[in-house]
Amino acid sequence: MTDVTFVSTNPGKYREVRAVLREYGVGTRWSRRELPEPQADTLEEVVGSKLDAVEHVRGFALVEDSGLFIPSLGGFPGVYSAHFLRTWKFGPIFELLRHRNRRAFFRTVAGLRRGRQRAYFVGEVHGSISLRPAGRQGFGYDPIFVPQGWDRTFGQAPADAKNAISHRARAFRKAGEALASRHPFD
Ligand code: ITT
Repeated sequence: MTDVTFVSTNPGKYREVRAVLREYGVGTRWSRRELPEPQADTLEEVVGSKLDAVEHVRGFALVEDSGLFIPSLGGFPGVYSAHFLRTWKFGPIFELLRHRNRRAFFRTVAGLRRGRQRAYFVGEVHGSISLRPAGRQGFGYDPIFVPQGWDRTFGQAPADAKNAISHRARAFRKAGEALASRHPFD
């Protein structure tokens, strides 16, 4: 069985990643560590820096960075999602969206490293921002995100329903397929 070390401060991410990788016979250990996140314009750059910082991990190291992107706000909060949520919660997003298009998407970039080898995997889910927060499942922006075709938020959905379609699950299924193959970095 292949094992990976997932480095993140976020327990919600870990639970989701572990469930997805299990489908591929991959075991996930959690290293709960904060990795440096430089000011950057893209998730890819942030993930590159996180991968630089996990050189101490033996075997496969996995990291990821995610964001909520709202096109009518120029992609905001995007790479600033964590900082924005810690500072402001949901209020200003509802305020800003009163007269703007509510379409939004989550994006995850996952990074895999072993020694000097690296690979990146991307996943997205599209939907819209709800009119008010709903639900206590999941974490972060889940209570305000309604996936396309759903009539409830990720926050109102059980973990397996979110994992069936989420940005993170899509990125990590690609990582799982790579890890289950003979050449994960090809
Ligand atoms: P790391 O230690 O892995 O960096 P983090 O929580 O700081 O954990 P990010 O910078 O990737 O992770 O998170 C960006 C923000 O987006 C943060 O506020 C998360 O709570 C939120 N977020 C990420 N994935 C989400 C998801 O699946 N559903 C809802 N919110 C999410």
